[in-house]
Amino acid sequence: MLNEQQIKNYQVDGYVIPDFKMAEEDLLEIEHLHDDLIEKYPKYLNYCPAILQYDERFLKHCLNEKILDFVEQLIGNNFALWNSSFFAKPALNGHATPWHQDGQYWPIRPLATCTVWLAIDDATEENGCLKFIKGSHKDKKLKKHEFNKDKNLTLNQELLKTEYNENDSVSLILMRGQISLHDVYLVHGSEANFSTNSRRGMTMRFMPTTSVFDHELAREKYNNLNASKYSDRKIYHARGVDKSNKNILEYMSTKDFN
Ligand SMILES: O=C(O)CCC(=O)C(=O)O
Repeated sequence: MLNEQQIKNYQVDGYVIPDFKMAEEDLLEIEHLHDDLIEKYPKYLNYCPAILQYDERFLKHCLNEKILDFVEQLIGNNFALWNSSFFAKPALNGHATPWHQDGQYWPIRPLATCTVWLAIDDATEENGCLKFIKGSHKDKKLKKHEFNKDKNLTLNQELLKTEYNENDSVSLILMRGQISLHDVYLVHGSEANFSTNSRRGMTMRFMPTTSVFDHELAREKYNNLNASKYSDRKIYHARGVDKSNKNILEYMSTKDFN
């Protein structure tokens, strides 16, 4: 579990790294599922925005009870998993992720999400680990972004340089199996990977069910911004109940994973 200081770190800094390491057998299973995904869909070699739309077997790992315990401590008892993506950043030509905040194009109202970022490889400065601007989530506002059309990027929304100071960034150096959890408003990004080691990271996005994942809004406004349509996303029950009474939650049991 997170201690009081770690919970405070999440509130003050916008992220926390708990004392956790995923079991090696689970990591091997994730690697295997990811290899399968890339074999079927080579276009996702660097980045797949929504892995559950292609293979729900990933769910078993997104709903890891120990991970859910951390999320519960940060966003309360009632929450759902609304997405999982894979930033694979392969060796030698791993794409950068520009500085950004997550919630720009997410059809979640009110906007809220805690992202769990799981290191599948050791993440270092050499292979393009994630970087955070500590405390940049605090005013809970989306800052100004512009569209960057460079094809060698995982995402195209990029924060205006005037919105942050890169000198304030901290590198998220993680060992394989470690996780970090970050707030939806936190400014973050990562550099390209020209090293000989891949830097695979899997995200799991959890929203409190006091918020609504608005499929209609997604259809109207956000679908064309992402290759995998937001309006097609299933929202998976994680813990508690749907406080909003407006989300349609999928309930999965362990037998659905095999
Ligand atoms: O892993 C990366 O390089 C970027 C991850 C990211 O943007 C996120 O977790 O929201």
